[in-house]
Order: sequence, then C-alpha cells, then structure tokens
Amino acid sequence: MEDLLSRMISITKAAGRMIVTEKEVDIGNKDTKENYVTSTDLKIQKYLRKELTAALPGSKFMGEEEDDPKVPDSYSDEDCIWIVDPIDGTANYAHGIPMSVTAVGLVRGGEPILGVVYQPYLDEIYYAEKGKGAFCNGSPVHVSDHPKERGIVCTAWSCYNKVRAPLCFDVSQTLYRTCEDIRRIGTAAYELCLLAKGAADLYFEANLAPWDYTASACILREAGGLIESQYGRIRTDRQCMVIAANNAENLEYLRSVVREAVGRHPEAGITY
Ligand code: LIP
Repeated sequence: MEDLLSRMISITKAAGRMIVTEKEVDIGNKDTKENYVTSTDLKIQKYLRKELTAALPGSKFMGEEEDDPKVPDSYSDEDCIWIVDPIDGTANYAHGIPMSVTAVGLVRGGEPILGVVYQPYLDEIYYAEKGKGAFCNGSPVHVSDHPKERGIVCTAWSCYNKVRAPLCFDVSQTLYRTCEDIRRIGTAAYELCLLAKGAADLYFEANLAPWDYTASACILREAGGLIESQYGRIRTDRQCMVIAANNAENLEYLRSVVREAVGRHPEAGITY
C-alpha cells in the first residue's frame, strides 16, 4: 500500500495543480445556480480516472462529475473503488476564491483505507493510510485537545438544498453560543483536514456526497479524530449528514445539538 499511496500523492498533486494552472475555464451550473461544474473539474476527473485505475488494475472509479456518480452495481465488498472530487470547493473556484482542493479516497469493503487531499494554493498535501497515521507535507498531524468552549466550528448552510438552511442556521446558532467561533470555508474535504491538523475542532454539514468526505475521513481518523453520519459510520455508497470532532466528548455534544435541531426542523427531511 505504501507504493500505491506514493502514486496517489503524485497523481493527486498533478491533478490539483490544474486548479491553479488552467487559464481558459468554462463555468457551468448543474441543477441549481449554486452548484457549479467547470471545464477544469472535467479535465481533472478524466486525468484521475485514467491514472488511478491504471495504478490499481481492476479498481473501480466514482467521481463527482460522472454522468451517474454512484457506486457501480457490480461493487462487491472486497472491490477497491476510487471515490474522488476533482475540485472540492467548486463555487470558490468559479468565483476566484483561492480555496479549493482535489480529494482522492480509496475504499475497500465500504471503508476508506487511503486518503489524499491536495490544496494547490498553499501547496499542502494531506495523506493517510488506515492504521499508519496522518500527515501534511511529510509531517505527522493530530487533532487538537480543545474543549468545545475553545472550538473552531467548520460548517455550511446547505446551499445546494436551501430547504435545509433553517436547520443548519439553528445548529450554527447553538454552536456559536458555546464554541469559540464558526468558519464557512466552502470545501468539506479541506475543512476536515483542518480538524486533522488541529486547526479546527468540530464539523457539521446537513448533506454531503461521498466524494466530499471519503478521503478526509481516512485522514481525520488517522489523526485521532472522529467522524460519523446519521447512519452511524459514514457511508461511501450514498450521501449523508456528516458530523466530526477532535474527541468523543465534543462529538457527543455535537450529536446532541444536531439531534435537537433536527427535531425542531422536520422540513429538512432528515431522520436522526
Ligand atoms: C462542496 C462541499 C462544501 C459544501 C458545498 C459543496 P463541491 O463540494 O465541499 O463543504 O458546503 O455545498 O457540496 O460541490 O464544491 O465539490
């Protein structure tokens, strides 16, 4: 796996560099005005599919910009599947905000076993192999020991489905009273890496796709962090709500805050 991780790191860096080198970029929208797709997304994904499936013969591939981005029907528990987000933070990229990453996760039996996230504006490469620790640019990273009162919370307010926004603002209002402050950075994959390196401490999003969090879930767990969904463990075969924290006490607090807010907002359509 060490050689494969090295290959993943090289491939992910080469892919992520396109975020900062591509000059002629076509910008389009998917189902809503907030949900962008660009020519760079498509170019990066095409590159990742070619390089990653060649690096691991027989592996399957799921990317955000696929025509039908779901776990392949023939996916058995032991198959390896690449779950990738060519540009996580596409809205930031479309608006010229220098905060996007390329995220590549490898899943076996539904579990992330390798994760690589590259932030090209800062030239930061985060990576982890299950059971072998998490790193940023070659240095080990670990979650903070901050109590919730000193917690920096990363979150979002469901811009792709604003029916859920009242729930998200309700959660933010409660956390804002207890924790130190809130950040809305616009890339789940990078925000979860901030938890892994101890720069942030709690994370909540009402609905994310597997490519938003699979790579970072491996990195965060290897950094000592905790991440889960409304189903318990995060799922790599469907979208889910994501909560994460630097320790079990803060995760339990976050779980209770989200559960109470979900009870106040049945319109969000989330069971938790
Ligand atoms: C984005 C996430 C972000 C979330 C956005 C969007 P994309 O992923 O990383 O945290 O708030 O709604 O889902 O669409 O840029 O790959």
